[in-house]
Amino acid sequence: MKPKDKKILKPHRPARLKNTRLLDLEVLDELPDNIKFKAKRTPEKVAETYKKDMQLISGRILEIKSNYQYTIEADNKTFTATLSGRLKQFAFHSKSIVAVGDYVELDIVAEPPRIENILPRKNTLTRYLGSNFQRPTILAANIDQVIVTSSWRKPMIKPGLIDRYLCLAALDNIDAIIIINKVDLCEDREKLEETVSYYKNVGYTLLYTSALTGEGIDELYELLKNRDSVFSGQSGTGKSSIINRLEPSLNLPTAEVSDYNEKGKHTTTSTILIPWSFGGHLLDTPGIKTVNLAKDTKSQIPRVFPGFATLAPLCYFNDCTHTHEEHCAVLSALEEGKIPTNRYLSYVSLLNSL
Ligand SMILES: Nc1nc2c(ncn2[C@@H]2O[C@H](COP(=O)(O)OP(=O)(O)OP(=O)(O)O)[C@@H](O)[C@H]2O)c(=O)[nH]1
Ligand SMILES: [Mg+2]
Ligand SMILES: [Zn+2]
Repeated sequence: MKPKDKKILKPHRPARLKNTRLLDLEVLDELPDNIKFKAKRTPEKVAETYKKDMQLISGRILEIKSNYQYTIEADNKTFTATLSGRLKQFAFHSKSIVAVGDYVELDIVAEPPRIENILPRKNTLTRYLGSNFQRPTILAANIDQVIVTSSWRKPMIKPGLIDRYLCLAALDNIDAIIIINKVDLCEDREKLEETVSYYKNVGYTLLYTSALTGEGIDELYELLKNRDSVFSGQSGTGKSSIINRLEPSLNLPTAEVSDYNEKGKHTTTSTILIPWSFGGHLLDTPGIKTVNLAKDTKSQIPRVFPGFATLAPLCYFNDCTHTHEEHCAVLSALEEGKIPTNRYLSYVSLLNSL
């Protein structure tokens, strides 16, 4: 028998998961959806006796405090909970096994209540933040929609920036709604319409709002109700002002744009999920204003750029970059005037920046 064959004949031992060596969260995210972490990760450790006295209820992480302390919403109450020892092992290595927005199972008999299971995520909101550009930081999980907020003036509307925010949302697999705020400063509605009609034409929900006059706020309520949303967008576009208009009790600090440039007064430092009084949640997180797209997303931009998702599959080449290729559906649409030149130029400049 050749040594090679011997190897094959060796009895097969089931692989054991050595949980202390699992270094990062991605490994967990790759687990099949229908398996809860407990059963999958440490089958040999879950002794029946240990589980007997538990009373598990499902909850949601609203905020992560230090030292394995979590604020959890469950049964319409809030709890301060800790993490089970088993999950702490993972947390030790990955730092962030639990994210704001995670659905969890909470043992409320334990003192303090203890997170026993983390349920599979629908999506994660991730950003490459200044301090850590090597790995994406998970800002939150299970968020339904990003409200891409821009202002007509002060600061001046920048469709190129809207494109970037929309790409980021698409890369995160999160729906996006566009808000053009400060329309009270607009004297030429036709021009406004013309500037942003492309987004409506390709299927985005777009609202004109004014935190000053209240225009569009009722429509916004309907879109936010019973969903989890996060406002993204440049500083000074009026995110906090809109949120205050929707939920005055929050009383978020707002400021003139110029004040920000001087000192950067209000900076949200922690990530928190705030329940709306009308149902659903608002995610407040400092990372969301960033427009940095990671270099490794470059290959996805041709598909996620606003309006390109339906065209890209029609291109002759699978990996068409819509720049020089033959039989390109995007270039044809550009020629036919279905894509405005400005949007296409914004696409090219975005692609080249990566
Ligand atoms: N004219 C007008 N001004 C507005 C409107 N919404 C907000 N503002 C003003 O714009 C400035 C900035 O508003 P904020 O709500 O602080 O902006 P923000 O988007 O929260 O800014 P950051 O927190 O830095 O990201 C404030 O002076 C607001 O009073 C609006 O609809 N119309
Ligand atoms: Mg603000
Ligand atoms: Zn193409």
